[in-house]
Amino acid sequence: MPARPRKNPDQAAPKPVSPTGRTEREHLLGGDPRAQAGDHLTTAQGLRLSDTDHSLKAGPRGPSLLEDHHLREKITHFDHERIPERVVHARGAAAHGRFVAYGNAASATKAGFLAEKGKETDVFVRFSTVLGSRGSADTVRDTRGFATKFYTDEGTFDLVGNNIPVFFIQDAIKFPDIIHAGKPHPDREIPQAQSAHDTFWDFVSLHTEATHHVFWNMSDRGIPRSYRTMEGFGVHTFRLENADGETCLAKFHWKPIAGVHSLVWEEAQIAAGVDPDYHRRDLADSIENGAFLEYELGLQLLPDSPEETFEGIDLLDPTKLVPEELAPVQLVGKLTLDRNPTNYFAETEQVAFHLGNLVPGIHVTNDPLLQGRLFSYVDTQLTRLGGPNFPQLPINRPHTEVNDNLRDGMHQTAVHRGLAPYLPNSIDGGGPLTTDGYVEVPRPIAGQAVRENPASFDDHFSQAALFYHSLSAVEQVHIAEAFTFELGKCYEQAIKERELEVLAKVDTALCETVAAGLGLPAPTGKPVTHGEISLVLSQIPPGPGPITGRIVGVVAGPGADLGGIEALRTAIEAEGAVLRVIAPQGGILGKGKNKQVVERTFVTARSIEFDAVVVASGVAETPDAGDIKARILLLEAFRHCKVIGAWGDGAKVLAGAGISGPGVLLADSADADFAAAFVRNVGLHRVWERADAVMASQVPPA
Ligand code: HDE
Repeated sequence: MPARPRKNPDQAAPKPVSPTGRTEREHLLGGDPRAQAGDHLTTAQGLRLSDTDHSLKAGPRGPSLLEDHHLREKITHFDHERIPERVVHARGAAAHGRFVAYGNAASATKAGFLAEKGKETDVFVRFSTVLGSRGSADTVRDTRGFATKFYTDEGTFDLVGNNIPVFFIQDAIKFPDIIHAGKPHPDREIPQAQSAHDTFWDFVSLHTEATHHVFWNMSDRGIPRSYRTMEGFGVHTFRLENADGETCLAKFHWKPIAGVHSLVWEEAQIAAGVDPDYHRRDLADSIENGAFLEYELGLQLLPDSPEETFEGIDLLDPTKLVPEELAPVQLVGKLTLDRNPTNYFAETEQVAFHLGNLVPGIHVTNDPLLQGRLFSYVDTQLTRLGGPNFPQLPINRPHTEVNDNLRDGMHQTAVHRGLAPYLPNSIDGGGPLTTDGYVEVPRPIAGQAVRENPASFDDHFSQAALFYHSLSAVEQVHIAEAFTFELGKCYEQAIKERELEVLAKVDTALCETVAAGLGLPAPTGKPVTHGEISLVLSQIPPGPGPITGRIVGVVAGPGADLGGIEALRTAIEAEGAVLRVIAPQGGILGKGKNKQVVERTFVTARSIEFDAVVVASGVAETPDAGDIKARILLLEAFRHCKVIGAWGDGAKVLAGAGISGPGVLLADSADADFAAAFVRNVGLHRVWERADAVMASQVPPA
């Protein structure tokens, strides 16, 4: 029997310094060893530099010398600063936060972060659009990603969801097709970040399983007001397992505390030009202002039956949702996003989500879309992040012990010990051990190897119709307008006609409206039937909701009632919203306790920035009161069905612009009643009663 080798006491690893050359000890002293520090500019090797403005040259007028290592290092590193952007979801913004479990999920899952009451788990959430490239605009019509990394004690769990509960396709093998169709045309690479073009509508009009998702995209869900006001969905059906080994099927939901709100289309388009960072800015500014983003995590729990079907809905079909009226969403915990990333690249760009990052108590199902995703996410990171060690990047590191026997590879930053990164071994004492770990729920798997869908997957229209018929009239109008706009941007007549055939199967009146807008005859299809409508699919709030994070603009100027503005500010800020003063010129209005800093001028302000606009008393008689830019600001806010107000002679400015009617609040002074009415109306989000009168692009009667 050979003697077991002894661990060599002379083995040594590099000194434990951080990637920036600082010692881990600094962490204990309150510093962050990952951040660079020191007063002196150095090379990557820590050599102090005395000049970074001039290349080393053969005389002041001579050529640069190859020996200039500082020049070469600086330029070489710069040349390689970019990594490939994500093939989808390239445009994103993220925040850190925490998730606290309510403790009522234990009967469904043994996942500790969900089951233990009060358990707090660190999270990182990345929101995104799907189609656009990294520099594209935030407010385009598109699905939004809502990807959450839970750094749990039992390993990292990623919930990689969207703000729409269903998907375009039923099978992962169609993903390259739908994305190639949605991306810009391959010849000219236009249009950027949008679906209003021929290839997209060519594909979805032929591949009609996309219809339900397309309806959500054409609805207000495709243009959210902010990340704060979006729902999130895991989309697939997952399998949960409790501590007794009992299983159920489940769908994940994020419910925003602020309610679900959207932009109107014209606003979204203006924002794409005026402020392409609209959502990203809102996220970062709100967190900085202490108006944190809050969502509750909900579960729809469904019996784990062999048919994997609930009330006739195939739970493996990701183009179907389960109406909440049939299976209520049980709220199991709260997410608060309260910290902005320190460095966009290190965190938001390098974060790597993966559907296969599961924890005990949460399992996958046979949903063929989900199954393909289990392959795709790690695969894509290998190219994007340059090798297999991306889980070691700071943002991707689990917040629990890792002992994985995975070794070497590009950018290895761990210094592994031991001689036996394999199992079984005797050399390293037989470890690490494989006990008490994740065990897949045993499930029978049988069948012929076929490229086929279950018959229930053939129903492509009933839930599109259910969704459409569940919405309010104004939301239905928006869908008709969106289809008319998007198809109106297509050049190929045949594509428009084919999509009208699709619409005819969903709703006759909708099809006729869109056909009329396109100047085409409406096909006579027979619309599908569907089950009970689901009122929760509508975004119209039942009553006023919170206004946290909203922005109210006050049109002011020299002579404005600054005390009134200050009173309104106090009331608005007490609700977690922000008040911004808009004036003809920049600077400070007045002095003393009511002095107001002008944050936007008539030149820099645009209506899309504000959820409501109010005109202060004391500006009506100033020469700037009729300024065309101020008038456009008010008229746009009016047309976009926002709350508008004025006190004192501010009302004259509104009258001068022809603004009156529902949602126009007038008062003598900015007193408590006015502020309360204002807050309540902003909490209703939009003044849809006005919608008929101003119908999207029309100018109000002067
Ligand atoms: Fe993704 N998806 N996806 N997806 N997905 C990616 O992974 C993919 C799907 C979603 O903020 C990629 O790291 C396939 C559904 C989000 O970093 C890639 C299929 C849902 C994000 C990928 C799907 C999503 C991604 C690109 C069909 C909602 C952004 C970069 C089977 C439930 C995550 C990356 C972030 C990102 C593949 C379908 C959501 C290529 C093959 C359904 C939120 O791996």
